[in-house]
Amino acid sequence: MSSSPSATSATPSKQAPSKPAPSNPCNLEHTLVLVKPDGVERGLVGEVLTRIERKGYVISDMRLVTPSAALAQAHYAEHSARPFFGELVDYLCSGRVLAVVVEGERVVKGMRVLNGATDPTVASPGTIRGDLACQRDGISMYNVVHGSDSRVSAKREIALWFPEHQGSCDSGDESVLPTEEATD
Ligand code: DAT
Ligand code: MG
Repeated sequence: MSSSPSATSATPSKQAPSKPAPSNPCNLEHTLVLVKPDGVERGLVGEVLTRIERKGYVISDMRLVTPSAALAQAHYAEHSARPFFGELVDYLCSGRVLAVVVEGERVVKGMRVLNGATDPTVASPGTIRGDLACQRDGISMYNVVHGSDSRVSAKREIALWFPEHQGSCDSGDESVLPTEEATD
């Protein structure tokens, strides 16, 4: 094995600056984004996709669907005991939805931030919900977009909307990084 002259002669203070560490591939994730019926009806698909791409994320798959009640119920299963569940399912089934798999480093969290708070009235300006949605008819669920709230949810939801991805589109290496909790 040859040895570098600098390895033996240079003092630590004279060493060349080290290269930035390569990014950790374990941070690469996939998340599910939905442009919900209000967003599709209002012609906001292009605007939402543009924001995702401008942020630096990659659209790795997408599909325009009118969800069945069964798909909507499965998607929102965590809310099945909430009083607004029936209305929520009806809303998701009320028109076409663009389902998008988005890829990027820490994208699960990043998309939640890009989407903004659930209630569009208080979502920050600059976010998708803050800029593009508001309460209508006394209802605050028309908030244009959905984003998975954790890596575990992302994996489950991508499998629901893109069954052909099952097993091939992991949302991250869960053995290395902790699951991110919902952000709002
Ligand atoms: P998010 O979509 O930000 O993950 P969530 O999972 O708590 O929010 O709720 C799912 C959707 O249900 C949300 O996008 C809008 C609707 N929703 C939430 N809370 C509601 C409420 N109190 N009344 C009516 N709709 C509600
Ligand atoms: Mg949610």
